[in-house]
Amino acid sequence: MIIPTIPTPDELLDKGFNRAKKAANKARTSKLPRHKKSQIIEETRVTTACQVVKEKLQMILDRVPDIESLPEFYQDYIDITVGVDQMKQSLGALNWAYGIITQLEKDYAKRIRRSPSENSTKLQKQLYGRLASVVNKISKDLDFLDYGKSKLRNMPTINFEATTIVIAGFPNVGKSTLLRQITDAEPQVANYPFTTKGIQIGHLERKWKHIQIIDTPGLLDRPIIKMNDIELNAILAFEHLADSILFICDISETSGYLIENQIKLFEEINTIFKKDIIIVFNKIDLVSDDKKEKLEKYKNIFNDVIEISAFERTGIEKIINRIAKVEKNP
Ligand SMILES: Nc1nc2c(ncn2[C@@H]2O[C@H](COP(=O)(O)OP(=O)(O)O)[C@@H](O)[C@H]2O)c(=O)[nH]1
Ligand SMILES: [Mg+2]
Repeated sequence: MIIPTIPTPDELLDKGFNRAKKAANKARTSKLPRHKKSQIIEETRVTTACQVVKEKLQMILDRVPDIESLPEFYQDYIDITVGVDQMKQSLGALNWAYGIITQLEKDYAKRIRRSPSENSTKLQKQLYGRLASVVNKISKDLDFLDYGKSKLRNMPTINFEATTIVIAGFPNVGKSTLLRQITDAEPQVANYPFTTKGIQIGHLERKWKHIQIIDTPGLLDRPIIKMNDIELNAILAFEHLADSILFICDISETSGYLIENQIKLFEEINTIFKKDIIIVFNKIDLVSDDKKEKLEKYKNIFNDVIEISAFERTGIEKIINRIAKVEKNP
């Protein structure tokens, strides 16, 4: 999401007052009826200062997309990253300020026009004070939007037309290696809360079908039971997005995780994600013959296991064919 540059209250006011000063100077040098001169100058100052502040507020409001109109995944993303309610509240405050300033601008322009010349400057000063107070009232909101801007940069670019596969499995089981083997270009790396190095998104085309594959290191690679509510929400955003989960089990146990524990993680993920799950046994190149028997036992737990070596590129085509069969959720 692109949030424009957010000014501080002082920056906003400085800009308004500076432009108002220039406009007033210009008015001063132009031919004006003498008895109206100071009213016209101060009215110019008042309307210019208000206009400039309003323009900037409007620009921010226009450029921040309407959160409710965003796809669910982005709404979830904004919520776990900065909080949707706070975001809406801050935007609401800017809107409020815009309305009040419009009111003040009209009110003071009228008062200056209708009051004797000697009151013009006093009224203009009063307006400046009130304008400053309104802008300072939204100081926290501008702060928050600026924080949001920094937190929401490098959001994942999701293709919502594509069939989406989310990879899960303990660290070092071969998730990144597999992602690279089955997708075309370098994966996109994007920020995602609770992930150590962000998420990775790779793409592939199969029979005119666009498929995106997402790796979530730091999220779907550890026991879910131990997670707190926000972490769970971070996972649920993928529940909305995933059409299927690709669960990778390192059958060689060289990653340091026992197969039994990997199966436990699988079961947790299977409970949380009510989705199609593709089970992959990776690193078969590291399984010696005497251990093959043990492997058979585990294979029988599942209906359909794809055995691969991501490293040696064996079984990759089987995975791609299976992925191509995944139906997109309506
Ligand atoms: N021998 C072998 N090594 C693999 C295989 N797949 C991954 N690896 C290695 O396992 C390590 C961890 O792989 P990585 O893809 O980074 O795991 P991730 O943490 O799940 O993303 C790396 O050194 C890989 O080269 C495989 O099928 N066979
Ligand atoms: Mg990895």
